[in-house]
Amino acid sequence: MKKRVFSGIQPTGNIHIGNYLGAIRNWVASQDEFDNIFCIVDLHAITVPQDPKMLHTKIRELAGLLLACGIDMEKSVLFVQSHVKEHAELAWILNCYIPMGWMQRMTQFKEKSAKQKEQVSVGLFDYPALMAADILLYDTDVVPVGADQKQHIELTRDVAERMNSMYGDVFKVPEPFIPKVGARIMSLKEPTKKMSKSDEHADASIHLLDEPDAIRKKIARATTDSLREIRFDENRPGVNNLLVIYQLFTNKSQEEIEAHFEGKGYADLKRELSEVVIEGLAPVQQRYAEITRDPAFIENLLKENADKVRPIAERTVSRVKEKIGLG
Ligand code: ATP
Ligand code: LTN
Repeated sequence: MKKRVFSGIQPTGNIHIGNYLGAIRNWVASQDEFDNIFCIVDLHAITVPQDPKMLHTKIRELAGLLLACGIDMEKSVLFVQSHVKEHAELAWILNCYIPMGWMQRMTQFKEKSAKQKEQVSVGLFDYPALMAADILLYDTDVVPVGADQKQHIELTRDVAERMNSMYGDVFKVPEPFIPKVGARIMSLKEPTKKMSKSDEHADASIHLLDEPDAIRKKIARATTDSLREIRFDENRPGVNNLLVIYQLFTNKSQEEIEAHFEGKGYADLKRELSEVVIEGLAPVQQRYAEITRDPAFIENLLKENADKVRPIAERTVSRVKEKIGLG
């Protein structure tokens, strides 16, 4: 029996190379090794205001992009969270077992609520309970994510363990998988902040569908520092971030990369990095154009895939209800 992987991604904004290098690429790489379920988390997306038409479109676009990145329907399931109603049902139950204090410690809520201009919803506060439900519904072993999600997975483990100790084996307790390199790709403009879909600065993120010229411009404008030497050094976040992106797109070692750039300047680094990123994204963009030629293909695929996982989710919810005495 293969171990089960589950991960999710929000259909908001534009997918960037942080999502790709920190998460999606690893999902693709380990598809053979695991039994994989990937979820487009639209219920998470509505924790902040969304335009209905746009949200609908973004869900399909994201599905197309994930397939273009290499998520393979022979090896993995890709579905939309709101197509399986058990996500919301289990989230409610988990809510009743998560102490307020645990939720109040979540740094993502603190950051996102501080940024929100509109009223902050209860859903945004409750986001981690829904994420825990996503993971626990499928008896997940491993959750591959970027570093920003570590705290949410710890909360998932905590609530699973809490209910297991109250009722006997209710849930499998999942482990996070966070890559050693690329777990936190930084904003090109403010390299002490993570690259983020919701960043207002147009040059902060490289999107998977960006044209070559846009990529060149954004990298050319990336914040560096006033030093000269091109070296991996976390104390120089701008240059370090560019080098990490270069490393992930070329699969070269840090030593090789430092030797390659010895005696060269930041303009060389930026020029070479641009070409490497453009080349790395070209096949994804090409496949995306092919896949989206037939919109019915994605629509059917999402429906069929939800039908595949729904029975697993239903079984888990029945088990939980029975254990806690519901119904
Ligand atoms: P936002 O910042 O607007 O909340 P996001 O960019 O974090 O959105 P998500 O859909 O929430 O996007 O994340 C999808 C996956 O990408 C998650 O596994 C997350 O950890 C990962 N991820 C997001 N940003 C980065 C980043 N800068 N570096 C590495 N991984 C990232
Ligand atoms: N919160 C995650 C998205 C997400 C997720 C999940 C990731 C929702 N449910 C379950 C892993 C497992 C984020 O990336 N911001």
